[in-house]
Amino acid sequence: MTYKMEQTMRWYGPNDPVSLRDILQSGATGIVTALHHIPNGEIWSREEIKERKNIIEAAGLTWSVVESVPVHEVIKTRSGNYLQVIENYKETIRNLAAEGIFTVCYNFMPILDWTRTDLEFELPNGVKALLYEKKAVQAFDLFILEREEAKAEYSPEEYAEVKTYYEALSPAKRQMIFDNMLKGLPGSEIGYTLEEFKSMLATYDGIDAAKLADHLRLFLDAIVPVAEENGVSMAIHPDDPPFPLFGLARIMSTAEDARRILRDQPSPYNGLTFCTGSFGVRADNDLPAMVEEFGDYIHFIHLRSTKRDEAGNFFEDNHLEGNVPMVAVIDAIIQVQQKRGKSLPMRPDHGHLMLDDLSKKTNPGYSAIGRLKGLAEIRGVEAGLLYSQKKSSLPTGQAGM
Ligand code: DNO
Repeated sequence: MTYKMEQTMRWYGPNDPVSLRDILQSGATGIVTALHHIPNGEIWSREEIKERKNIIEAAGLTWSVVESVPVHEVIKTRSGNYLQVIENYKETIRNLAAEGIFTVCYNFMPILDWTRTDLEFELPNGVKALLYEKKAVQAFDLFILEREEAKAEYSPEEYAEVKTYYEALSPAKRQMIFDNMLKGLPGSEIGYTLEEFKSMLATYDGIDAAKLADHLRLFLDAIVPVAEENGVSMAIHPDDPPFPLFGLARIMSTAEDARRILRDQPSPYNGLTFCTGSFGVRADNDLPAMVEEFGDYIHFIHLRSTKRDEAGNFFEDNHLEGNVPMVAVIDAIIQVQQKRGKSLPMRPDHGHLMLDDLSKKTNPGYSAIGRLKGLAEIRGVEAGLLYSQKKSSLPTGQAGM
């Protein structure tokens, strides 16, 4: 039997400008969604879960993966009522399982979820991509946030360069960077004012990478037994970008981080969301080798590519271009699926803003046409690889698929 990736698309719920019908027409069969209207830390009731599930199923689709059940900041800092909030998280896992949803994506990034500086970076052909510009983040850190420790983290030359960059920015560009840093991108759940962000940063004083890793371990100690009992696969998403920001530790950026998380809490239900776009920003992450190594623990896949430069910037490229060796990654996933005897849910992660979508209001990264293009390319690669594997194992002319 041949296993193909289960094709899914993220849907932000009834207010998403991309409809379930649009998604159905893309060829995807699965939906990735979350109950974004429920405040972080609160229990998702069975009724609420069921209501969302019914909407998805009425459109002829299946709710395959939850992305995300957010991990509240009090859990990451182990402060305040975190014990109660962990109990709530467990209850949400039980309720999801009772409604037949068995894969949960989450992340453990302090304060910020994914971060980009420009959501409309125009590529030469007129499509718009998401960009991470290192200097914009540094300028925000030094001259907008004015984080005390920041200055000591830069060499005098770097500081001078960032200052010149910041002073030359137009007010509109300054505002754009400010908004993109603080308002939260789709799915990040939370936006902050500058003051709120500063006080959130203070809650991480004294929490270095080792301590944050410890907090994740303790969270998983509590959660994984419940996930096991209920057959729910937990899938941690890597840091995006995969390095520390604003002095905040990040602990899920490399193969070694993934190894540690799987080793600390060994269970088939403690696994990963394999996001090629996040891991792929680091040249030291060998993606096909990581799929091979962690294959048994990959519960969910995000496929997209980023293109980095020497200065530390990156933008989101076409799904089959940039630094992610996409064909090799898909090849490795095919092997994992055959070995495990199952299809893994995959979504084309992000897409360019293009064609008719250029004039529409959509969630950055989550317009319909760009993702549809990504999905079409990905399934083409998968079909081609499966065909050539079959062909090489059969006498000439008998590989028709
Ligand atoms: C961005 C997404 C992330 C992801 C979370 C998972 O497009 O990949 O926001 O959903 O980090 O918890």
